[in-house]
Amino acid sequence: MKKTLNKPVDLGKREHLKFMAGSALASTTVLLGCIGPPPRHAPPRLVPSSDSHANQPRNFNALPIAPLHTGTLSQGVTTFDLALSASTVPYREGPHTNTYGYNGAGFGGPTLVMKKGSRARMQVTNQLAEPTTTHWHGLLVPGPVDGGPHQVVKAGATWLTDAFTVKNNAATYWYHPHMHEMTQKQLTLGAVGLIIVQDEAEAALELPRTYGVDDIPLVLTSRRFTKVQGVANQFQYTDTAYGDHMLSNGVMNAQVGLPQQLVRLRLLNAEVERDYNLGLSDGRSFYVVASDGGLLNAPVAVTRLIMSPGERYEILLDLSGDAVGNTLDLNAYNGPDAGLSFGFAGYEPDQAGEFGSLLNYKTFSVLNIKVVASTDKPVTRMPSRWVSHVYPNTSQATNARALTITARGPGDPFTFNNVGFNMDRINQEVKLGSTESWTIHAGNIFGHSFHIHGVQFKLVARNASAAAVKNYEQGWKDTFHIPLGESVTFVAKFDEAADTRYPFMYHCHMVNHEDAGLMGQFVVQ
Ligand SMILES: [Cu+2]
Repeated sequence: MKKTLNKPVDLGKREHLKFMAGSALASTTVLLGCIGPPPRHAPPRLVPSSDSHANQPRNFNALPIAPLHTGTLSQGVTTFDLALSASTVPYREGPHTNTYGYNGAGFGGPTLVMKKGSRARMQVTNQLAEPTTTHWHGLLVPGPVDGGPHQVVKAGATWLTDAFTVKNNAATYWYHPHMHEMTQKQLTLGAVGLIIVQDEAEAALELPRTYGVDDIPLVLTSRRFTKVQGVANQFQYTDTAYGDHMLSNGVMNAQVGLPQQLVRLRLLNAEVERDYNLGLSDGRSFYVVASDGGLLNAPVAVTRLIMSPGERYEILLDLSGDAVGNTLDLNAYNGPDAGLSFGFAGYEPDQAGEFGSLLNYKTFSVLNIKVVASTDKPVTRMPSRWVSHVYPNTSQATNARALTITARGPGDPFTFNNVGFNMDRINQEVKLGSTESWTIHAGNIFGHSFHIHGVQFKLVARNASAAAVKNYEQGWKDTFHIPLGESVTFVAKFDEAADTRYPFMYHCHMVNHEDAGLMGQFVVQ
C-alpha cells in the first residue's frame, strides 16, 4: 500500500508553534521542514498514464499536498514571498517534462494561509527567463496589489506590494500569472497555488480543518503532451483547449487516503477551458459548504457540482459510515447521459485537435479515495450552526451594465461587446463605494466562465430568473459558469480602488479565451 497520507498539520496549532519557536525558527521554511508535509518538488512516481478500465488494476500516485506558507511576520505585517522558477517533473518515461513552480515546486506552489483582519503584503521574485505577473484571484485588494497584466515582473525582478488588510472571508482563493497573452502558457506549465483565508466565524464552526488529513486542497486540471524531438513528454500550451490526462495537485492517477469521518475538500478548477460536472462514483450526496468568497449560510446537499475554470467550492464528504479500505472516486461526469449540452466545455465528442481530448465526452476520475481509520478527534456530524453573511441585492444597485460575449463566427476570437482587449483602453468606469448590477450574456457560440477582479459578488439571476440560481451559488462568488446562449446577473459593491495605471480586469477565465482578448479593464474611483 502506497503512502497516501501526509503528516498532519493543524492549521491553528502551526500558528501557535510558530510563535512558540521564537526568532530562530521564525522562518516558514524551517518550520515546514520540521513538521510540514513533504515538499512539492519531490517528483511524482513514474506511472504509465493510461485510461483506467474497471477490469484492470489501477496504478495510483499519492495525492501531493502543497506545503503551507504562513509568511514572515515583521512589524505587524506578514510578508508572503514567492519565487517562480522553471523546473522539470518526470511525468513519463524518457525526458522530463519542463514545468514552472513556485518556491521550488515542480508543479504548483505552496498554499498561502492568511487571517482576515491581518496586515499582509506579497513579494514575488521572477526567476523565469520571461516576464510574469501574479494575481491573487478573489482577494479584495486595491489595483496596485492585484497583480493584473499591468503589474509586470520582469525576468530576474522582484515585486513587493504595499501592505493591505486581509478583508476576505474564510474560504479558498488562488494565485496564478495574469501576463497578457502568456497566461495559458504559464498556467499550463504549473504556475498555480491556493490561498486559504481563515477567520473567526469559520473557526467557531466544527468543521474539518487539519490540513492534509481531513482538510484537503484539490487543484484540478488536465494536460496534453506534445512531441519535442520525437518524444511526447512536454506540456502543450498552444492550439489546445483541453488536456488528455487528468492532473490532481499536479499528478496523474491521484489517490488519497481519507479518514472515516467528515472530510473537507477545497476544490479549484484550474483548467484552461474544461468545465467539470463533479459527483461521487457510488452516487452518494455531498455537501457544498463554501463558494469562491466565503462559507455558505447553510450547507447544500448535492450529487452533482458544476465547476468552470477559476471557480472554487469547498465540499464535505461524509465517510463516517464507510468501512476502512472502501474506495470511491470523485468523478467528472462530462459524458453523454449526464444532462449536459454543447457549450459545456469538454462535452465536445472529439478525441483530438484543439477542441478535442481523450477526456472529452466521458466520465473520468479526478481523485480516487481510499477510506482509512478515523483520526483522534474526528468531526462526524455536520455543524449545527453556520455563518450568516448578508449579500448585496438588486434594489441597492445604482447602475446596471450589460456585456455580451461576441465573435464573428466559430474560430474567431471572442470579445465583450465586439471590443477586443487593449492594454491602453479603459472599458468601464465605476464609482468607488457604489453598488452595481452586471449582466453577462454568453452569446451563441460557446459557454464561458466569467471572473471580475476587486469584488466578491452575489449572483441574483440566471436568464433573468432568481429561481434559476443554483442553491450552491447563493454565497459570495467571484467567478461563474455561463452556459451557451444564457445570461447571468450579479450585484457587487465596488469598495476597492483602481486607477488607470493599475486597472482591474474582468474576463473569461477560460485562459485561452482570455489570452485571445476576451477581457476588459475598469477603474474604480
Ligand atoms: Cu470564454
